[in-house]
Amino acid sequence: VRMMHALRTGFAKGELFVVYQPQMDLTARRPVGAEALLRWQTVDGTYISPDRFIPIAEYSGLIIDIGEWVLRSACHELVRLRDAGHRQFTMSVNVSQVQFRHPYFLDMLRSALEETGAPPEFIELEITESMAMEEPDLLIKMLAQIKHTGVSIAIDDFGTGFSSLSYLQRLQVDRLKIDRAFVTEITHSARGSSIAEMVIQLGRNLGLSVIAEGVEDERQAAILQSLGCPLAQGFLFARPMATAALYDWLNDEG
Ligand code: G
Ligand code: G
Ligand code: MN
Ligand code: NA
Repeated sequence: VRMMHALRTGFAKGELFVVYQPQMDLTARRPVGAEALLRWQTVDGTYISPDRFIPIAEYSGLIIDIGEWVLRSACHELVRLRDAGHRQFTMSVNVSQVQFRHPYFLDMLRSALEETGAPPEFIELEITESMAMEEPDLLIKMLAQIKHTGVSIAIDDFGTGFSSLSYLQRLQVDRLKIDRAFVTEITHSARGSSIAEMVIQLGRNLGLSVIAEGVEDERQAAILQSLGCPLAQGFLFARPMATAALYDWLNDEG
């Protein structure tokens, strides 16, 4: 309860901010987009992890306002990046299941796009695989309506749940994100790459884009590339950055 209060007042006081982690074309080693990630640092300097405060934002309902603010911030940033010449850059935004189930989610999405002028075809929403497994009928309907706005959908943490392949085929998603845990395993044992390999194959067979997250070293990147993984994100390439740092980084990357 105390943290809920701190989060509410912290959000109002501007203690929350958004950082952006570049996403790379693995072969060309060029940035193609970024994921928006929420951060909270209180005025006394304490940093609180999203793993701790997002669940609180969810059960208190604060995630509705916070999530809308993150989406709008990311849309604004995309527009600025486009104005600065990064015209093929995509922006991924995490969406909580509480937001997704909210009756005004679609209206909120449409007005965020309209009011910021962000082009929907360069916006991607990340939903988790566990979300994808609950209430399949609602999800299928929602995804179809989101598709209609022009925004694309990625399944985050893919491989950690157990969605069936036939179900996955019925979902209008565009991208699978290989969970960091499976990227870490790649170099740990002989069969460590099996799951990453399976997701990459699945993406290829279903015509979906695939991105590996949590890529921390060159060996992982090389193996993923040899397995045909087109995209990657992780500390090897760049950490999540505030916007000023993102611009500098993009200018250095060319
Ligand atoms: O960036 P970091 O690894 O600390 O994120 C921890 C978790 O918080 C991840 O699961 C990430 O998806 C989630 N997260 C980060 N930003 C947001 C956000 O804006 N909305 C939601 N719903 N989750 C987020
Ligand atoms: O669940 P989600 O994919 O949204 O979470 C992304 C989180 O992973 C972010 O909080 C980000 O800070 C973190 N992250 C990004 N790249 C790496 C990495 O290479 N290694 C580790 N350990 N964490 C990472
Ligand atoms: Mn994510
Ligand atoms: Na993830």
